[in-house]
This record gives sequence, C-alpha cells and structure tokens, in this order.
Amino acid sequence: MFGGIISWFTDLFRSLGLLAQKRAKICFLGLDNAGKTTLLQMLRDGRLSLNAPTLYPNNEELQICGIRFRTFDLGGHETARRIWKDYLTAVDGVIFLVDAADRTRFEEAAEELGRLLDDPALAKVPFAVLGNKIDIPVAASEDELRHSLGLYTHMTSGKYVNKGEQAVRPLELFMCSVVKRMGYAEAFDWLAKLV
Ligand SMILES: Nc1nc2c(ncn2[C@@H]2O[C@H](COP(=O)(O)OP(=O)(O)OP(=O)(O)O)[C@@H](O)[C@H]2O)c(=O)[nH]1
Ligand SMILES: [Mg+2]
Repeated sequence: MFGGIISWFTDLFRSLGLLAQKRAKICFLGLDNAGKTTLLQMLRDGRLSLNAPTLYPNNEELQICGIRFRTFDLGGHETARRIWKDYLTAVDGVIFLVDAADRTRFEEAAEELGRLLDDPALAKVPFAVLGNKIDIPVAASEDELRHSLGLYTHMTSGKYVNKGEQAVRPLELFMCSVVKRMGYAEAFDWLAKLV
C-alpha cells in the first residue's frame, strides 16, 4: 500500500520534471523469427519494417512510458543465443518474444525461456513474455501458450503489481501483434512500473 503511494508520488514528480528521468536497460530475447527486431523498430519509428535476421546485437535508446530504455536486440538463432548472457548483466527487464503461431517451436522457446528463468543472476529481473503474431488466424490462445511455455509454475499473479510489492520475480504473458500494433504497449506499461 505504501509502495503504491510512493510510486504514485514518484511518477507525479517525475512527470513534473522534479525528479531525474528513470533509466532502464532491457533485453529483447526469444528464438529467431519471433519478431524482436520488428517490435524494436516499431517502437522506434512507429512503422513496420522488413529486417534480415539479426546477426549482431543492436542497441538503441528509446523513450517509452516516461523511461529512457536502453534496449538490446539480440539475435535469436542458435549461435547468437550463446552471447545472450554477456548482455544480461545489470539488466532491469527482459522482453521475451515467442511466435504464437509457430507451435513447432514452442518446446524450443520453453527451453530457452526456462534456462533464463533459472539463471540466478536474473532471479529478480521482471520478464514480460510476448506471445506475438496473434494476427495469424492459427495463433495459439493465451491459455495454450501459457501451458506450452510452462509458465504456470513461474507466473506472478495479476498484471498490475508495483515495484517492491512482489515476493517473487514478476513474470507476465501478453498476447500481441506487432504488425497490428496491438498488445505490446500493455507489456511496456507493466514493465515501466517495475524497473
Ligand atoms: N504476421 C506477423 N508477422 C510478424 C509479426 N511480427 C513480426 N513478424 C514477422 O516475423 C518475421 C521475423 O521478424 P524479426 O523481427 O526479424 O524476428 P527476430 O526475432 O528479430 O529474429 P532474429 O533476428 O533472427 O532473432 C518477419 O517476417 C516479420 O515481418 C506480427 O505481429 N505478425
Ligand atoms: Mg532480429
């Protein structure tokens, strides 16, 4: 309760320019083809772009929900995954994208996500899992994806927790479509309250 009041005042003072702007480092992770670079470019330019698979990490500074996010877009193909850990030191949040329309790769996505969730260095880091591409008619439902990724054992309850109020690592699933510009804003709202 006090945490809520304090964060309300902090947000108010920040919006009045009386407090320095919050900064946060976030990493965009997930298998290749999940839509990480498409999302990052949508956030940056407000439009869709065609991207080749990401070979080298990119970083951008973006203003989202009043926070200066330093974002790292790391490739998701197998060799690129080996360097994820080099970028995860002092990370404030993880955006983990999954292609919700590609059931053939749910198991692989669950394994990679599980590895990250088990990493002691990330034990307190909030994870927003994005079930992307729900514009594709065969995409999994939120419930199916939650089960397929084994999220029930890791989930926090409720999407609207405040920083410091949760006993366990905050983790939520947001269904979205970058192409249709829907669903991901909620994930950043949620993350912005936690970093
Ligand atoms: N239908 C649909 N396609 C999408 C959506 N978001 C991304 N894509 C497509 O998915 C493909 C892969 O997108 P990328 O952003 O390059 O994927 P990535 O996660 O950065 O992949 P790597 O760089 O290889 O790790 C592209 O063809 C995108 O146009 C979406 O919301 N809906
Ligand atoms: Mg990419």
